[in-house]
Amino acid sequence: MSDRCLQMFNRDEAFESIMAGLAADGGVIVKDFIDQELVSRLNGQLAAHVEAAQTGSDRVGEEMRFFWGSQTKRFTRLAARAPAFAELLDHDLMHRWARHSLDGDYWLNTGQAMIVGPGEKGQVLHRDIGIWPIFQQLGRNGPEVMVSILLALSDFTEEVGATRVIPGSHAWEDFMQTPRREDTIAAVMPAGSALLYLGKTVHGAGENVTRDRWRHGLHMSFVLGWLTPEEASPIGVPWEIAKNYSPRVQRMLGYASRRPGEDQSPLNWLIDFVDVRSYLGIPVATPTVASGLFDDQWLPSAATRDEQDRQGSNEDQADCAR
Ligand SMILES: O=C(O)CCC(=O)C(=O)O
Ligand SMILES: [Fe+2]
Repeated sequence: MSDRCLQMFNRDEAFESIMAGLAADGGVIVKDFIDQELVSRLNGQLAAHVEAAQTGSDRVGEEMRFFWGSQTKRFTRLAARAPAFAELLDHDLMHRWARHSLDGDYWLNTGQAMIVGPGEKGQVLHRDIGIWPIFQQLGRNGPEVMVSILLALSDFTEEVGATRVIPGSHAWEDFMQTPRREDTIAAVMPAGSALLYLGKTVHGAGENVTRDRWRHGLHMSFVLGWLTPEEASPIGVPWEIAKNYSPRVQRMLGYASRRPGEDQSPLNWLIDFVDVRSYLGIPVATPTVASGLFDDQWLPSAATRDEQDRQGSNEDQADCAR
């Protein structure tokens, strides 16, 4: 395996440095992405579901069974199962990154527990954009449509199967090139830290060579609002539950219509041609820059995004070559 390391940043490091790392390598680690207290609550609220989940899957076809692995537990509907997940879904840095990378309105693709068990083989190396084959075909010049996070809920070490990444693979000339395991780097990080990676970056769960240790990971990804997400969130997370969450979290879960362009009128995901929020009786405020609603409830204009990015860039450019 490669002896390089993934670039590592602190959560409060200059945003531009983290983005520069992502642009260069396609994947970086952010240390202490969430506090230990939130790690504990997530683990506590998910524990019974982890316990009840089966390894592997008998519900999907041969190819997906292979992709999932036979010793790995997976489940979704996290916002219905763990209120703490809704807090995670409101993470400011994550939204700043999604706004920066995805040119348009975005929503949750999926939130998944990925618990790799003892004896699990290394997962097939892949790009997450593979779920929409056209983007795999468009290759590196295709639009940025997806950003992903693998959050460590237990310590990620090579032995337990830390996610493996091929730095630079988001920019390969040929996306049909077969990835080699020896070019991968393990995202070794303590619980609470996160691997941030692009939809175009080749990666896969590592092999768990331990006899009795489980690797607790949580995947979250965001996609442009005009793409069908992997997980049908508003069906899996009913309004009775989602109504308790913040407007931004509700929007991520599909409880808001999509605005594909800078125009603020809803165009997709409508009911009777109006925003789904009107249908559900959720107040829909008219956004203006002055109202500040662009930031947490609405898609900010490109100018607003640039301004926000400039405001966050007062710190010195960090040294990326650590
Ligand atoms: O569990 C992991 O480390 C990665 C899993 C993954 O990339 C996937 O299932 O798409
Ligand atoms: Fe993946």
